[in-house]
Amino acid sequence: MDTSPDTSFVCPIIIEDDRTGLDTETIRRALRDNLLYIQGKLPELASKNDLYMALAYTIRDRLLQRWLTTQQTYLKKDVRTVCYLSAEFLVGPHLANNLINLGIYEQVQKAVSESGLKLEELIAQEEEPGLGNGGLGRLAACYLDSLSTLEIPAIGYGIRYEFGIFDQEIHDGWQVEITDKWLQYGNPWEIARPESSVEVKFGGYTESYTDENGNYRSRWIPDYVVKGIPYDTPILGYRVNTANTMRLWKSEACESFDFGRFNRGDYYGAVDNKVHSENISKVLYPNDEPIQGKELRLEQQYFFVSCSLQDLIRIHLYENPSLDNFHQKWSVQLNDTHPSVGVAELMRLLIDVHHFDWDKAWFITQNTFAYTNHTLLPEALEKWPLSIFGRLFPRLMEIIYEINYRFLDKIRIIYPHDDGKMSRLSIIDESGEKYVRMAHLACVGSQAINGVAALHTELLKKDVLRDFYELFPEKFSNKTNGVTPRRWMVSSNPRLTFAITEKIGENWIKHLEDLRGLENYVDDGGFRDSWRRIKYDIKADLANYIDKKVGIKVDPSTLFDVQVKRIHEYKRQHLNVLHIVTLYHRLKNNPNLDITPRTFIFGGKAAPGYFMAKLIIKLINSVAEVIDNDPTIGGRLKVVFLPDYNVTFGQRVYPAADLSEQISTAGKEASGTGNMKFSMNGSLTIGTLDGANIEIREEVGAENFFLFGLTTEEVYAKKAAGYNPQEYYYHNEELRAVLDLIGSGFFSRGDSSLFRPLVDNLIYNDPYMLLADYQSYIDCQEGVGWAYKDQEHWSRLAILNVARMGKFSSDRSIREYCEEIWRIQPVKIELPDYIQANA
Ligand code: 475
Repeated sequence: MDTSPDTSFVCPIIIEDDRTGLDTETIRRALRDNLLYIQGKLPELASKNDLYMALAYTIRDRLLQRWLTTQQTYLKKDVRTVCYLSAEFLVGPHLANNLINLGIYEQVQKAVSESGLKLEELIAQEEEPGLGNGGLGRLAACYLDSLSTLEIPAIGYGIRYEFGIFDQEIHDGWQVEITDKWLQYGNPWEIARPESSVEVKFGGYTESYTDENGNYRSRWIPDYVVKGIPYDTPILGYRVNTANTMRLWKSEACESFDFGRFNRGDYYGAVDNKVHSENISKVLYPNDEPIQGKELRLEQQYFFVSCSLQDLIRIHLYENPSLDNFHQKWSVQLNDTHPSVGVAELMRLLIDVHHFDWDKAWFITQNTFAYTNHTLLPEALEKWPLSIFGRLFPRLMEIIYEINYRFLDKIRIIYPHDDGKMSRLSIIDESGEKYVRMAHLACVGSQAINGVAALHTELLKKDVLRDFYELFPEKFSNKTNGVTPRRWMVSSNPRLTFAITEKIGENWIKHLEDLRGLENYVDDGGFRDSWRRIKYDIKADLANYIDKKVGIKVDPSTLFDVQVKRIHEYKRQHLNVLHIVTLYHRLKNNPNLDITPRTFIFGGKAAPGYFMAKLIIKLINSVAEVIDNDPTIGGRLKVVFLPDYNVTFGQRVYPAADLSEQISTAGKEASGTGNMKFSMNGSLTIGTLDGANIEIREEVGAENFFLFGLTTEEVYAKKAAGYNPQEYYYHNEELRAVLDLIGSGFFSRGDSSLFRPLVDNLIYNDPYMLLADYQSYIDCQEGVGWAYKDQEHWSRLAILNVARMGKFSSDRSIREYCEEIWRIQPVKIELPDYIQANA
């Protein structure tokens, strides 16, 4: 089969307007056409999903010319390109976003309603690709949006998991995990490119040989080879022609069937290899902390990294005579250590396949990669037992030994006689069982290393990567995270978008600093009124949704106090619960107490094997149930746990929040990005001095932020002095009453053992210092309650928050990466004349 481009084909393009036209009538006809010819359905028999699919194909058609022209322009101009390597891309639903970025939301709405349908209902049909766990994967998606919007040549490489993050159900208060079958009705946004498949080796052994020029070389004789098939999705920028590619790899067997075994009657054995190969891209590991020791996870990492680097090399050689200038054409960003095996793999490809000598290959490699760290939890530093690593990738193991040997040789000269330094810096951990330390490989093999918020980067330098900082201070920099206002404001909050645009025009959507213009309206009573009305309406929508989903009635005039994120002890959802139980306890003792009525909303998934996180979910649900059934509370407190928190639900909940809970122990949350989404949507923050909270507070002003808790220094000092949570337990009567109430079985139908592990852990261990921060949090929350009573004042604070969030656009982050790490310039994409420009 010849799958290479055939240039003899001459055919002037005649574009039928149905595939590119952006006006209402053309879109209406195209919708009907796609329903018939792609979905194969007559309108009378079409389901909502068929109609969604037909519309999605209609929109994809309108992306294709932009997408292909973008790729063609990049090839022709031989541009420098950034390649974002990430094991996760949590992109969220595509349809609404593409309509907004194309500028055809209104036309499509009209076309759809003329066909007797509701656009919102079709949009709601889309199953979101849950190809990520949380912050890290969602950040990668925001960055793809900004890269396209800023017209930066870019490609995102990852894994096309057949099953993404599990769907969460709540049964009797407990999390139950359900397989995410996101592909079951097809994915209209992707195009498979089997002609660009590559092969990846695993296992086996290496042997040395002498080539025809008398050079010693190594070759890797693998045990088995897996095929990677690319699936491409266009990522269109906002009101530009640039559509970059997200290329996700699916694993398949090279041979689907072993006839030898089949003929011997070994029917299962005949498909062994196929099953194993397909397993590699089968499922996303549902942990948002590192997955230690799981061989399949390491296979996933190498699989997608090797596919991606081979792909880059192929594209490079299409336009360049050799790989000598590879690092000048590509900047490869490692999204955490998950793809850091790429350092060794690029060396292998350059040396073994393209016959570079070591020094040249190392120069190219080091100048190609850059590494972003996303976590400070010491237990989170990824390392792989040598036994597994060496067995799966014998040739990479040799290369890593050589990299390490040469690296330590240099260290020995810089720090003579300092064995501690050597063993701390070494890529191989030899303190017990031997491991490959992936962060060390990334640091040594990269030209740049960055943290994701100012505090995080400082802590990396001082603590987690201290020895590397001393060695290569010039490699380190901070790149504070950002989020895309297109998805997190325009698409998810059209009412606020309209109100803002009416006052300051629409420039802010691409230049978020322009939101500052809103400060001029903070004293405008009429504007504040409409601001409040909008928030109320959005909260009322959420209230309806909550009623529909979980059957709880909540009052939109209460303070919506929201914590949505992965469930983790360091994020301290249970501190939030301690506050709720404190209020409940106060109301029980003093039923006439004047408190601000609140609705507490939680959402988030727990890693399936994380016992304490699952117990926290059960606790939230148990407290919710007791309070809901207590008539003396009279609706002054409501607690809702909304199952299956994901991007789609995030888009609903951020706009409806009054208060954003960002309450991690100082020094634990690398950055946070939810904190930014809340603030942009006019919610105030209660938070610690952690991650990007610090910078958010700096921007919005200390007087517009509810701050509580220990600082990082205080946390460290307290730990060093021997933190004893019992002191707080015994000295704080209210805290003791709250913990005792939870421990007594009051919220667990008298079962005093259920929450014992959680309560005991707090009283006797408390690694995340909830008890130390408890009083400060409770007092701060009291201030929040009072502030909310003065609605005029609250609206001022909310408007100022939005006005001052300009810094947290991912456009700003991407500009910084472009200027300081990638050194990449925008490239304008000109569409052929026959294509209608974006509206
Ligand atoms: C931080 N995920 C946030 C966000 O920078 C930060 C780890 C291992 C395997 C799978 N997923 C992970 C993370 O480490 C992660 O999501 N980290 C988060 O990255 C973006 O805002 O503070 O916790």
